Amino acid sequence: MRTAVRPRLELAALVLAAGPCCADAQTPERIAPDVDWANAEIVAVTMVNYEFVPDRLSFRRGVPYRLHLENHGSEIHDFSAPEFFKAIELRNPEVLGPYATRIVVRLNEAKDMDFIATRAGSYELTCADHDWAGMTARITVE
Ligand SMILES: [Cu+2]
Repeated sequence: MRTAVRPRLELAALVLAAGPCCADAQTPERIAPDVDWANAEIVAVTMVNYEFVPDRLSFRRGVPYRLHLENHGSEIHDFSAPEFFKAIELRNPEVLGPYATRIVVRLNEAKDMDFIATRAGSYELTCADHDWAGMTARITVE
């Protein structure tokens, strides 16, 4: 029955719109459904003018993480790491934007990215707008 189905769809849309804040949000097919996101390891990165704090990030393969980004600077900053993004499975790929290369974080804004790293390596992280100012960092996946 249509009337019975529609409210559930609207609820699903609300949950999706709410984004990574909700531990119970439906997981996309890309990631195994039995991942315990409620206990994801939280890694916080602060963006200021012009650095990532910390500027060395390390993740282990197969572990669910929530990367929490906060912009405490006075300009827009972004988390650009296209090669790193290819080495992980994202629970919320929409956070990357249309080109899947960076997460833009506006002034006083915070964004979360839930992921599991799948490929070991060393990956460059930059703010695409401020790499010239030394806003670069390094991500290691073991
Ligand atoms: Cu920047």
